[in-house]
Amino acid sequence: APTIRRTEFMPLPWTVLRVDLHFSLHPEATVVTSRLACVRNRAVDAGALVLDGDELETLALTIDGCDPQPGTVRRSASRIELDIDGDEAELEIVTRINPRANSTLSGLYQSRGGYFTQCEAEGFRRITWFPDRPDVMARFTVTVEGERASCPVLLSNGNLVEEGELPDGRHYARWEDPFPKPCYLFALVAADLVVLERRELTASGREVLLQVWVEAGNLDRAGHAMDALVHAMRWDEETFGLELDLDRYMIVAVSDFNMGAMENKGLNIFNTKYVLAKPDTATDADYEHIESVVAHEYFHNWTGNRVTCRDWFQLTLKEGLTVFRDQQFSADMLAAAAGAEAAASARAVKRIDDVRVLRAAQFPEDAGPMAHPIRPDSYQEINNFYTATVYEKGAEVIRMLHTLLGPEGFRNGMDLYFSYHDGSAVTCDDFVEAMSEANGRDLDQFMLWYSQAGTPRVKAEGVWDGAAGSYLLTVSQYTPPTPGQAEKQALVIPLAIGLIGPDGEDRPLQLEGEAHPGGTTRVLELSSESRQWRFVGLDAEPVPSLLRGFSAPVILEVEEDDARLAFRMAHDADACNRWDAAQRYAERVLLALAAAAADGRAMAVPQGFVDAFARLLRDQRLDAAFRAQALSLPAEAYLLERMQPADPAALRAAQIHLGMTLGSMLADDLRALVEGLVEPAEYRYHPADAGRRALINLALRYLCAARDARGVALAAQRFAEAGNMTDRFGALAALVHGAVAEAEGALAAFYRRYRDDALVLDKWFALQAGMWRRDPAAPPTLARVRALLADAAFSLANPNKVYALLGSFFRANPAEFHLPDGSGYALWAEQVIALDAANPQVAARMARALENWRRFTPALQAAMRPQLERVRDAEGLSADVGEIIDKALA
Ligand code: B3K
Ligand code: ZN
Repeated sequence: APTIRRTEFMPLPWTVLRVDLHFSLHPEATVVTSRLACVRNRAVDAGALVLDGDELETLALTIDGCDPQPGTVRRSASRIELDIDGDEAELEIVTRINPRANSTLSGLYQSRGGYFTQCEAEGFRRITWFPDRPDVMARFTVTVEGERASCPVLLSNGNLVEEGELPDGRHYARWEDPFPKPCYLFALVAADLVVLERRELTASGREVLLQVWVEAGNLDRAGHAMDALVHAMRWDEETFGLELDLDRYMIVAVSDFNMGAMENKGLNIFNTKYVLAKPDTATDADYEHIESVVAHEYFHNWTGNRVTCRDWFQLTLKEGLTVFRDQQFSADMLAAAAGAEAAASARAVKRIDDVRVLRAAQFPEDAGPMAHPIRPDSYQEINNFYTATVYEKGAEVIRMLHTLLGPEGFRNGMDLYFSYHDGSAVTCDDFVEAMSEANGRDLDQFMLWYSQAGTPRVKAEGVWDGAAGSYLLTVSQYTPPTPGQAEKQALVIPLAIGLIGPDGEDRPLQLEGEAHPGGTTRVLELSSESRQWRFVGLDAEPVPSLLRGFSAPVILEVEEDDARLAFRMAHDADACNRWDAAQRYAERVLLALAAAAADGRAMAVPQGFVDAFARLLRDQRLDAAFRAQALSLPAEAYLLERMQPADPAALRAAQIHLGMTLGSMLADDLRALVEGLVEPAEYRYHPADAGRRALINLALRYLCAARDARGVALAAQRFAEAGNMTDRFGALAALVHGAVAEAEGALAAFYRRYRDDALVLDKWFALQAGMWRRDPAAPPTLARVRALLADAAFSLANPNKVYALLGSFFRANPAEFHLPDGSGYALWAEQVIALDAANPQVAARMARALENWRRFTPALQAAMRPQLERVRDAEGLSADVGEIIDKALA
């Protein structure tokens, strides 16, 4: 596939002002009639009107009611160019498409008898010919016509303006969206659904209708999404002064969906996974994800829809900013629910979650063949660039602006951004310029965060001068080369820091030359390769706490011995750094154990680590959610990234050994904790309750890992008696993870109970795909995964099932996937090829599981290469998968 480059952007000679669409829905032959009011773009001298199309059967095309003049049309399967005289033209295009055969889930497709669309990034061209670019913003009216019996509900963007009956059991509805929008925000739903409704007043007193549409039988699972929507509305009004601009806002849940959700104007379409929840089927984590995804899509209405992207290279303009907004929203919601005293800790727990995701997903991406800046310079398939870098690192970049400018400065920048750009399609430069102008601050160097790929390393060293009572901190930065970017420049890095005294208390921070100390956490700005700061007025040598709150998306390299890590684990006033100290200590211990395992030496866990771990476990003053975070070991994906070379088997041996050691040495404490934390009888989604449940489930995990008989019995009992999914699944996961005798029976019981519940079965698939082998004689997890592929409840056509079973196996179970005989890779190649024939986007996501293959041991690399080549050489490979494999093999 050709490479598209950011610098090659050109404005179009023609644009579209109004679109009038008519859909005559039939499963295998839907006819789409499109009327386009087109005008020349005055800013461009001359040129043809260009339309994009993909797999369309064109039945008619007229310009101002006439067939195009001979010689004025150039056609290919994916493009039509029309030479038109004059400055205006009315096009009428009739296409026929086959929603039933559309297994890509892009464009118009069927799911469980209903019709749904997904147009971002380039799905609209699979519906009708159109200039399919985000900088073409038009007013849409849509008439949907379909069978009443199978599709009683007919929805599109905006306001319902007309509906009525038609002959032959058909009916229609006409929708009008008052706001101009790019075609990627178009949506249509025609299905058999029921609705949960609520009327709310916006801040300015306008009444709006909120709807959550689900399949019959699921209404009792829609309430949480509705609450989340109302909370998101209020939060955006209060935090950014942004109101809902529509009279009606709809969320529709669909079972077959490539990703999480889609922010179509006024008609969000959601994966059922991010809508449906009730205590018996959804875990606390599900509740939390639903709240944040509902909010994310809602926030897009301003950051994405009212102001959109000029081109797809600017994707982080809407995604990084909107992820940052949803992260802030979730933190505020958690803090409010936790109450004043626990608010700071609740915020920190959310921040820790976000940092975990960044480290486990984005850091590896930034260190591999797909490394790209948050604003990429080129792509072959844009759908491959909905990445952790664009989203999560993009959010970190916005967070740094927020840190550097302060909440008020940031808000002023947002206000200015909207005042300049509301209703248009803009670039990341436009956003940063608004921030810069509103704050009178030069952000030119900051823009390097948009153009440089790779995770910067920040090194810090301190020298204590006892006589002067001063501490000299030297900080330097370095970004390793990434594909296509050998040279890196110094970035602007906000470094939040504190100094901890020997008593564990933070010291006030006073820099040389300052008259007074100011605060105990301060943000230093590192904007050159290296810089020094001297802190004065100190009574004793401090322990530095650097990168507090994870103030920049960097890897901090600082020499700390075990004692100092244990000290920070016990005392760091910044909860995020306290957690990080525990992670660093655990990482050090695990990597040392793994090295021993790889060399066939005996593994020994340092007593100091067990003690530090025990102190956190026993500290009742710390809230449960924080303890659960601090006592969870770093993600395997992150640890593999830190290993040179990555050796999944050795790492797994280390993890098993550490888990067993902690579980058996601390069994009394862990059991006491499970028995001592009292839970309310009624389930409610609340951070305090969720924290207790998380800590109990973690304790059960350690106990089962250690095969502690009484601990296993506790897990089995909690599984049997659980009153909600968090407890039930937590206990089940502990049994399965520990591979104890009770595990198989519990898995079977779980299956029987939920056999008709697709979303719950996804958990059942994922849990088994992630199974560890504790007995080397036991059959490999691979055999189980193969068996599950043939399970009646599994389907390769449903993305959720693929992510649950194959995604979990390829990504979340490295030791079982990376088998030395290469059988895991053979499964990978076979499944990627099979998926690619039906759904390239999902196939490409699975393909990415092997992109960092060069980081593994030579023996594993040798087993991976032929399978990568097998996929590369597969017949009819999509551009999606092709790009991933080519980059991996390059
Ligand atoms: N904007 C969509 C993602 C579309 C992905 C297209 N491959 C969801 C979101 O980020 O809110
Ligand atoms: Zn988004």
